[in-house]
Amino acid sequence: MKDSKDKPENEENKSKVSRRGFLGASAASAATIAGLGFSGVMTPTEFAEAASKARANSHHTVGPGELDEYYGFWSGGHSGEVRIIGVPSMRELMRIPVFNIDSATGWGLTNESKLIKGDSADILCGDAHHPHMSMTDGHYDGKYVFINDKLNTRVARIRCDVMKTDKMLTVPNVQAIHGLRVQKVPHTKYVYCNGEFRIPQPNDGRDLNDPTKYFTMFNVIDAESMEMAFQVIVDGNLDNTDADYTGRFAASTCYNSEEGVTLAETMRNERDWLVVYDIHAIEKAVKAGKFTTIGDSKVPVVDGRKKAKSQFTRYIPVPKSPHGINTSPDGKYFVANGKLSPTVTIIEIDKLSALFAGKIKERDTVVGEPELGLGPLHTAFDGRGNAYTTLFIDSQIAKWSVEDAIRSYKGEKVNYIKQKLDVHYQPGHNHTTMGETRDADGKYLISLCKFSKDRFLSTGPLKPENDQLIDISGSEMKLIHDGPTFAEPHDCMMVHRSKVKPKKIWTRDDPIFAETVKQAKKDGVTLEGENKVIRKGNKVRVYMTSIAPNFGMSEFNVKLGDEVTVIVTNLDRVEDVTHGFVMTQHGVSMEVGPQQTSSITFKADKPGVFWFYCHWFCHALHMEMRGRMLVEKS
Ligand code: CUK
Ligand code: CUA
Repeated sequence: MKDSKDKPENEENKSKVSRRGFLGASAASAATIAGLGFSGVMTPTEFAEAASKARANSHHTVGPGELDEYYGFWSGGHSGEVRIIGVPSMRELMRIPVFNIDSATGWGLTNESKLIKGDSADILCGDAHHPHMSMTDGHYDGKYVFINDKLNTRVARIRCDVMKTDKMLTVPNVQAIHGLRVQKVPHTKYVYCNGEFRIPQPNDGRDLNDPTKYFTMFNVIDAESMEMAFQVIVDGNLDNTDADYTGRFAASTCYNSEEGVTLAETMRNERDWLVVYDIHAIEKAVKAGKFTTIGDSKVPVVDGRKKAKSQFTRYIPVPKSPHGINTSPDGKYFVANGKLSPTVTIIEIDKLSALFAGKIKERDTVVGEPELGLGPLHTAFDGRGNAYTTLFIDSQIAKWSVEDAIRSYKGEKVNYIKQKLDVHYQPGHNHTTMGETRDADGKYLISLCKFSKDRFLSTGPLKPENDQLIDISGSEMKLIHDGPTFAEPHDCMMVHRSKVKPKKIWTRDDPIFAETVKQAKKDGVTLEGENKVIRKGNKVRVYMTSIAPNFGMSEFNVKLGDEVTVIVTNLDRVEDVTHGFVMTQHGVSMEVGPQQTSSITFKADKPGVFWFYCHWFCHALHMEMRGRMLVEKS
């Protein structure tokens, strides 16, 4: 927003309203706006923005019709989706189906979504944990959100201009992709993700119980093509991951340094590791052809195990089964969270080159190990030198000073803990606004609590999780909102709204339905106007348009046993006029947004009359937007 003082006098026009005019209507906000340094005249848009900002700052409430300051991208856990939450209102704005199937939009049912899901098109569930946005030079760039599916070892990409999943990849040779982050600098060329479970390699039934054949890998995906770039064999099981702000290093928390196969064996050691990867060294080796492959897969694999003594990895011992790993927004530190130890370990990133050069030992990179409380899982930062760590067992967030923790480690007597706040209950991830980028602004913190217990009306044996919003802008953390959510946000990120620029309607050349458009061309059909049935053997393609409140076709005939594909192109250009196409008794449902083409294929396996209709309320005559499919007994 521009201060109106900066604008030349002659820009004054009728649409400008004096700030004084609004004072009566909203004195409190206007007073705060005055405090923010606005003066003179503003356009109504400027005023509305300022008012919503002021209200967000002063009361954390976002009134009806006002916009949130942040887009929150929430993982849906084993619901398999991503949710967009407005922050600070905590209103759910949208759900983006990813690894699940979706009745409203037809995700998982339409041909376009099946093509995107590719080799996993027939898998209908997933376990989404870590949504992270692409970056340029350590700032969110608003292009993509990446998310993992632990359950089926997949990674998906969401395009933020349309807020739809546009790519999906099953990561080969590993099992259970868990931790996921992006390369922050110079830009998100790579998506980093951890294979968590160790499996026999090759996993073809040969060596079910031979521990020497088990390993897992760190996986690097090309963010633009969404194809595998390379994989790194590691010791232990990989949990979470994060990247640095130079582009050279990434790191994963790693448990099971025992290399056990059974669960009990994996928890014996007092220390596990933070594995650090030298991405540049690995890239160089891959470029030089110094890699192997596994089975039929062509993905370059390098060996980063300890026994390989490579330049690809270093294993920094940290206390017991570390879980979260978080990079401080000043780029100085990795913080590994102890989980089974009450401590977190601070590693100075500047020391890593010396470690890789063999000039210092692994533990020499550790500059702090503050004791915070029981069950530290994840840490977030406010950009003012404070860190916030979730304590799962204590049901608290510990706020602590990073520099004080480092001084204490050197032997100074200093209390690095600033505050502990009760949360309700058992927090997993937490996140600050913009906190995983250079732009950490220290306004809000989210605590994703795994249990809600008594916080809400009982919903029976299954209770919601509780996402709590905490104001961290002052010197103390203040709990300001309880937000029930369904299973199960593991992680989230909060992006200032200025970073995200969604489209209002689809463009006709969108790659998401490009294949469908190509097929129409082959069929000689102009999607933007023609309504036509094309038959090839028992394959029937029904092309129709939609424009509120009509389909371009009120009926079509097929024969019993035909494979029917219905292709609908929505000719409406009006923002928010979404149509749908559903066919009774056939499990057929899909969204058709303005200017979008969607298609779905099903079998006409019953003779008779079947009504199709638009299920997206679009017009006063929405109920009349329907037609008949006549299935003839051949
Ligand atoms: S994990 Cu769930 S609380 Cu999958 Cu990032 Cu830590
Ligand atoms: Cu079109 Cu409802």
